[in-house]
Amino acid sequence: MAEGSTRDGPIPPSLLAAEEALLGLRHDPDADSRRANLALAQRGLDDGRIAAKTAGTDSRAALGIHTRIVDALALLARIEGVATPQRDDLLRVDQQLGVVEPILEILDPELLATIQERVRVSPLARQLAALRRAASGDLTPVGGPSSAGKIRSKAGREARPGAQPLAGEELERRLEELLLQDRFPPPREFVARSRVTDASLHARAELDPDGFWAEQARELHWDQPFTTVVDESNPPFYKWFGDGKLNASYNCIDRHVEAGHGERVAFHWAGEEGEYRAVTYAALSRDVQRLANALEQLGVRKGDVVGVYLPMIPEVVVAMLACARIGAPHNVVFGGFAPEAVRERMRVSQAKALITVDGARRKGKIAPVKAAVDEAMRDLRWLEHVVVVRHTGIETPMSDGRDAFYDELLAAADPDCAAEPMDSEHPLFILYSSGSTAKPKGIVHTTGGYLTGVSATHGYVFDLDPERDVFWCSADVGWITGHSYSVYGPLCNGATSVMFEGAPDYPHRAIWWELIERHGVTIFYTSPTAIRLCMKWGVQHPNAHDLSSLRLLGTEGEPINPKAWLWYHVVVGRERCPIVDTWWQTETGQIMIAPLPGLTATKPGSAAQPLPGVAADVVDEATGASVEHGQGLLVLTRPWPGMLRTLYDDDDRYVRTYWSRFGSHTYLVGDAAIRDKDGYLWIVGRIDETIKVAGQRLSPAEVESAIVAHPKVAEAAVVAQSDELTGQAIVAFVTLQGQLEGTSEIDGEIREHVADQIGELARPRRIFWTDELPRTRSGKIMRRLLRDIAEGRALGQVTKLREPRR
Ligand code: 6R9
Repeated sequence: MAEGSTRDGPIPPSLLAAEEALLGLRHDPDADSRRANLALAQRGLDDGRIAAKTAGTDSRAALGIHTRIVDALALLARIEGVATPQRDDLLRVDQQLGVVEPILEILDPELLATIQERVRVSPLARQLAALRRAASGDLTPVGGPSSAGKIRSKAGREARPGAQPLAGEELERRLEELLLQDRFPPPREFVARSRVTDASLHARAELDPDGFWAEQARELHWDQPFTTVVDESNPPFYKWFGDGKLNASYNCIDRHVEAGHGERVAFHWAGEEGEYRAVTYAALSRDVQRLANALEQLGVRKGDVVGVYLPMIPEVVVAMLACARIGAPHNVVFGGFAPEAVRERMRVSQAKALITVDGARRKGKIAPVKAAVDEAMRDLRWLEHVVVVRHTGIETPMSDGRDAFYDELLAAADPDCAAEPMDSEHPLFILYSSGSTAKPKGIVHTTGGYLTGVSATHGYVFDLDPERDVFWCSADVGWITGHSYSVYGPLCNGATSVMFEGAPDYPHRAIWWELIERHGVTIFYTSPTAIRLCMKWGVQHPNAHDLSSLRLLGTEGEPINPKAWLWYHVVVGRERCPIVDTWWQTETGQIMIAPLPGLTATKPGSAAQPLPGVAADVVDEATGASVEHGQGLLVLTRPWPGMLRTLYDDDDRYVRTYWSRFGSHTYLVGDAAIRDKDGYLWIVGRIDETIKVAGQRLSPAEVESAIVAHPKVAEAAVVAQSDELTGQAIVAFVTLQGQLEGTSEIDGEIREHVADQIGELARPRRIFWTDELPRTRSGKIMRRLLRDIAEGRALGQVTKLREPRR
């Protein structure tokens, strides 16, 4: 709650903060910060208690305060795994907080009854009762006077909760009410039309995982059928469908065209300035074949790496599929990375060609991409060709013999290019991702397993029906989410998707909702950061649009806080759409842990359970023993088809990073997770130093090395600070050269320098000047202390900087 009072009267700000602190407890891996959050919660509750006493027991103010206190206690009980907290649970957690005077004892009995009613009668029960009444023709609204989420029953078809957009106080109340709801079962309407409703699916896959994956793989077109499923003879170098042959671009395009779906729209593309292009499967097929031929003409051969540095335009899909067609692994670099970062990724992957653009449009401005690329690529030995898509039409320098325009190449190319069958284990792409060192990891994905993993999960996690759905994954193709669920998954499944070139606030803040309405999007998949951004902008934007086409929502990339989850559920999904919180990684290639929307009752903030065919465990950090309930390290205990095969040119690092801690059969994820009493998994966060800003993975070491490259800097350390909007933000501790004093000018210079070197996404939020970085006796930077300082938790401790803390 951002405001310090409600119409019920003044509420101490610390009591409001207590609620946030409690929510924070769910996602924080750090023991110190959990303690700090608990302390905040306790202070808030104490203040609340004093305020409650002052307010007496019979005013509106008192009701507001008491309600908050009970809500906070209920939340705490729920964090502990109590589904529907009762009075005793509240008393117990209250006592556990070390509070001297149990709050419930001072409450007016009548108020207590009202409040307990809130806790006890779950909104869910009310909804069910309402649905039952609606079904039996009795449309009288149910729920007491405090029930903001009462059934709107003007017409029979609207007789379901939240069909109308809510706003203002009504929305606030509804969100608060739902905060107490532990689980969200799939809406009946959704289940009635869902593809996956067979509760035995998990069990069947568990009995015979190989059979399960083989069945999924057979949905693809194989030029040579496979006879083996997973080859585990040389762990952790697993092979999938090893003796099969297939072509990814054939699976994404040709077979749909051959089946008569050539005129189906693959992408409704929306440009920044309102342009629209419908890209059909037939059109994709034409361009992909021509570009594949053109690349071959340029001398690109099977196995050569081709870089792709393009904005969200249809050509990026054509580029990826043309590479796949001829067996040239693509290496896509996110358009937001700076040319220097592109250079590094081209250099280490020894890319032979790069497909890029004249300029990229960014909120009404044009960034001259090609000119910057030329500057960065100047002396790359392996890079022989640069193909330039004319997108903005800006003047573009071209080097003779090296550069060619995409449209000219296509026009001159032979229109037919047969898809060459590739070995199932032929590399499909490399995608660089940040690890805990400054050197990005080249994650290698191969063909048959990856396509199986992404098409299967795209099908059942999103309950996809290509005949009726319009799917929209808002992720940029430069990230794994874009690869798997903007390109390969949807195309393999013959889906129709939306692709949007721009930012969610350009040309205006309702553009996403406008596009959903315009294209009748049925499934929308985005990140928690984007949802929080939309929350900040306000409900007036989504509420101004007809979002009734939506039937399923998804999130990925970072933990979602329950408040954002509920906002997404109520404001965007209008309480009709299940939300799939999908956990996975660049390395896993495919979604691994997620609800099945027609089957799983979801809990806000939890990614639920491993998908069918996936085996995950939470293990004790020290012993490796399985943790039945509680927190531990998340591991994957069985290979899966979409898994990475190695790190490009670095098998050792592959083994060391993922398969050494618990042996070559247990994949170390790098996340901590909690398994609750129902077996639901709650991802807590990374166990390494990796930072996630707006769901995008960054390595502190990468940012540190960019900062240190600035001539005025002597030393730097980078840590994450939690951020309400972006999940985490980058904070840098910098020691300047010699006698230099930190000024706002140098601060600006350094931040700009990082954006130049890596990209906007890495620009530090804040710089702290320090004479010396705190180190342990063995010389390790004390990052935990830096994090505490960044979070404002350890200001008094700076004098102890050079002492090891424990
Ligand atoms: C797809 C993607 C992977 C890391 C992962 C974890 C975090 C991803 C999440 C999530 C909580 C989810 N993560 N999904 N945390 N809930 N649903 O994001 O890949 O960029 O490689 O990041 O992201 O920490 O280990 P990638």
